[in-house]
Amino acid sequence: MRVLLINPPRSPFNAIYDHAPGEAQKYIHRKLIGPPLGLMTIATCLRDCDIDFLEMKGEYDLNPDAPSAEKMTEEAVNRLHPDIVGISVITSEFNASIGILQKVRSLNPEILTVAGGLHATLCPQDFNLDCIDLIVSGHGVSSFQKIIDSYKNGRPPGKSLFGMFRHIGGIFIRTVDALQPTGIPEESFDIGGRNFIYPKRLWVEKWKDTYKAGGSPFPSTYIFTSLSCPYRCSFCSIWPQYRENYTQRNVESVIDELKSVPEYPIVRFSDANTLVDPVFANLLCSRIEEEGIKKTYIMDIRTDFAVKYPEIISRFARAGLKVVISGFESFREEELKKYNKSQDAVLIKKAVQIFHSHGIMVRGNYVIPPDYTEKDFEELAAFSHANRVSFAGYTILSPMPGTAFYSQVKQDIIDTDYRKYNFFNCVTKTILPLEKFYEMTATLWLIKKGTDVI
Ligand code: B12
Repeated sequence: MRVLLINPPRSPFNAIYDHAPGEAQKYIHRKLIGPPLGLMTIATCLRDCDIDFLEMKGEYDLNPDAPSAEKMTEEAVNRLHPDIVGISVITSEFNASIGILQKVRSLNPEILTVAGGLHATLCPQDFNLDCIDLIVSGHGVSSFQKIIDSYKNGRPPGKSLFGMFRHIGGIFIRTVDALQPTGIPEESFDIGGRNFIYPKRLWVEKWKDTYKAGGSPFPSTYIFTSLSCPYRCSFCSIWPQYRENYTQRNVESVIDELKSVPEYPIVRFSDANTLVDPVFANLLCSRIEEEGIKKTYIMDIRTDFAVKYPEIISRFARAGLKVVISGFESFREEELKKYNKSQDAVLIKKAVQIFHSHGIMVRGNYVIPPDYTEKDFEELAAFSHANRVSFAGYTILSPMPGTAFYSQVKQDIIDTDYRKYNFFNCVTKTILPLEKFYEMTATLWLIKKGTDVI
């Protein structure tokens, strides 16, 4: 049994970048880096099968002129002869993922195709397509294990997919033209806790040198300390993805993982927010110190946490915290309320002071609502100037399918091309002419202290 796992390429659409003045372009992400943690986790837990990885983001970072995703797929399928192809899908990579699975289907209709990840979890109905056999919802680990077990001997002649897989909870099976749900997974799989799987990073060794942040010569890796988020920001996909179940990992398991990656001196914690519970935060810091783990850390931290617990920020700074990513979102209290951010804009200044006083670089991210006028842009620019941080991001408030915000503004969506759902393209009506809106958003990227990109 051979399983090929594919990380699809990024969407090439980035209208903010396209409208940016030359000097702003170098700060606007065309690419973000990091290994595909979800696929690595899935790969690590599979038993009795050969696994191959095709990390297309890594391939394009190694060689920007690499062949198209379809060509890469063709080459891999013809060389490896997989029985199953699995792909991890976020919204903006949906189209590319479907293109890849269509190619697989055209090359060999016997290959079982499986889609998983965030978009498959939130919008399974989008996958009711000929090239898809199974959709795995949620964590997927136990469901995927069972899929592999049930497919050990391939597809017996005359047996339907539904007949083969309907006993596996938590998936959707594509029958002739409909998706059949199989219900909730029958057992609880606590991936953040007792069932945590240490992702084997060997799967992505070939692409390791592309996982470098902010011009660092050293590779970085992702480690999560929690899954989901206890906050309920209306625009965010993370808490809906996890059906609101926030899980925090055991500190010792995080420490074990940190110790197991000596080849990665930089660790980017991939949590929605790494520091949420002060008890967990203090314990994690104490254990990092006790174990003498020397790494550079990048974390997402909310401004309210920093203001409430400045001593914890100070401790982490001593333990190696160098970069903090913080969702400022807006400088206006009423906008933050509208987003259900449960964080006050007035805290931005205080939090930035706390981070800077410990030599921590801040990446502050604002979201720009499509109804911003020139006056709104000017006011945001003035605020952002007065509260300058090392790196600032200005992306577009976007209705990601499956979020509360999507339901609120569905009627205003003017562009349904998923490739543009990556916060860098506007998909709802703007008040300003669209070109002007992009130019003004792009120009904001110049307001920051640092000269680097993170
Ligand atoms: C790490 C990360 C990345 C990494 C790596 C992703 C990769 N695959 O290469 C990088 C940096 C490349 C990345 C890029 C982007 N990201 Co990102 N990223 C994350 C982050 C921080 C963590 C994801 C993660 O590792 N989770 C932990 C793993 C274990 O979970 P998982 O991936 O969901 O996988 C589990 C299941 O879903 C399932 N599963 C997953 N795939 C598959 C496949 C199969 C076959 C099966 C069976 C199961 C399965 O099994 C896994 C184990 O349980 C999340 C935010 C968050 N905190 O969750 C955002 C997030 C996923 N990213 C997001 C976005 C939008 C992007 C970008 C498009 C833009 C941006 N501004 O960030 C860019 C991509 C384009 C570009 N220009 O580079 C959004 C997605 C929103 C959406 N609805 O699509 C998120 C949710 C952030 C947010 N707050 O909105 N990202």
